[in-house]
Amino acid sequence: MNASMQELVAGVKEKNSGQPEFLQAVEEVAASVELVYEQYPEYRSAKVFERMIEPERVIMFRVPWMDDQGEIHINRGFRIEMSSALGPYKGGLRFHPSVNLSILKFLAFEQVLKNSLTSLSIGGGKGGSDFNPKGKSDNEIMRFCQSFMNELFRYIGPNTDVPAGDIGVGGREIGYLFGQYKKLKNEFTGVLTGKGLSWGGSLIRPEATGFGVVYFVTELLATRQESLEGKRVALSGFGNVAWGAALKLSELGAKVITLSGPDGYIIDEEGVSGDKIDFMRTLRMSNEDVVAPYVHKFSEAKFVSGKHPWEVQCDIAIPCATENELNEQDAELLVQNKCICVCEAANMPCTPQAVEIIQNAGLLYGPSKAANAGGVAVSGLEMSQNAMKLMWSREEVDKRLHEIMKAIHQLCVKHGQKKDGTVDYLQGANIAGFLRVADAMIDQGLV
Ligand code: NDP
Ligand code: 2IT
Repeated sequence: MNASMQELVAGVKEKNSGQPEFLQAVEEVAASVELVYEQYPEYRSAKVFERMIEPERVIMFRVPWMDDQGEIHINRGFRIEMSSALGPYKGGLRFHPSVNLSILKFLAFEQVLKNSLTSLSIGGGKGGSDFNPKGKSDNEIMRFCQSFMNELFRYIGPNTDVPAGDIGVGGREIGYLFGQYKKLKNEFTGVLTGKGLSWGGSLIRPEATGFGVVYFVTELLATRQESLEGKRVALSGFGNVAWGAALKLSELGAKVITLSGPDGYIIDEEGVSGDKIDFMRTLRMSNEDVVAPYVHKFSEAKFVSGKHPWEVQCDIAIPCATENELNEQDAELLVQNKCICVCEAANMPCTPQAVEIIQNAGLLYGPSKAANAGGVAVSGLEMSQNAMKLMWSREEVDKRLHEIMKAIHQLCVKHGQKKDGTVDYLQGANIAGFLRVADAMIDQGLV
């Protein structure tokens, strides 16, 4: 990095100390923005990047709720309204004990660039709570969601800020959040995405992130005249994103050989397909752990405790759980084992050191803000359907999703092409995402 960008990053570090995930995301993008600043000084003088990394608004609030035994609990709720340059703030809500300001600011910042890549009119935001949904009853989840919305409703709206799901927030939670918003505002509007199909949801939204990642992998492989047919794929996690990816991978002839939880991974050499994917979905929908019951039910599967799935020989690795879940050692193992492609389905799942190893070894690499944009893209399509008060068919939504993922791949190639003809997808995604937001900010003046 040149001296002025180093100074900028040092300032961001000083101002946001104690926010390592946010700083990690900013630093990664800064390296790409530097190239833009060098080529187009007007962005530098308008201090576009400096403005982009400061949230437009941060909302933090108390979420009191009562458990089934009558005991009172207090959690912390957040909404980071990062950028409205391209449209209403848009991004998920995460309910997980690890949630804090740093994690949500990193996710909100990534979301701004990701949403820009989709070409839809959506700004970026993220929110959530340090509430742990694991082991909670349905009534406890409902009371928590209602209390969360009792405060959040003041700040959101279909043209202002449109939250959705993320870790720990799926269809059930979106239902309870929507119900409470409707009661408080006396309005039935598309204020959240990921809604139920009978009350404004879009077909394909639950599958969209996983499907989109697989469409992106298909594009990556095609640049080397490869396809998914017969490929061994290692997935981590067993949540919504892993489920959608497994479904599309098995449909396209690849073999999913691993899933994982925080305690270790499952290896299933016969492949996670058909009934096994449905089984995983059913357990997850009822908020149950998947790993132990899977191994119990399908005797061909083995559980490997305390390890990451990246030690298994695979052709393609798709991390689908959480940030920084694939580190330097994992990346080295993947390279040694002749993996050809690492595509990020979770947000920022590879550490910066891992990304460097993967890229230097010449593996195909799909960065999260490009590869996992299919989820928010279909959320954007859900907003369009709500605005038009109609519903598209499964085929229509899937076709649009597929086109959006292909276009994102092309944007990465266009902006990431290097002199030697290879493509730096991370740089391509960062620059393409940045430029659209930057131009809109300049058009809209200093606000
Ligand atoms: P889910 O809650 O459905 O699943 C999350 C999965 O990751 C679970 O298997 C969970 O296991 C595991 N996990 C969560 N936290 C940790 C942790 N700290 N360490 C290890 N494993 C963990 O979430 P999603 O599938 O929706 O999200 C997965 C990833 O994809 C996240 O990074 C999310 O930000 C990203 N994403 C999601 C989109 C969406 O539309 N849902 C869109 C784009 C990206 P356990 O429950 O046992 O903790
Ligand atoms: O990280 C993400 O893109 C999401 N969790 C989906 C956000 C959305 O608004 O659908």
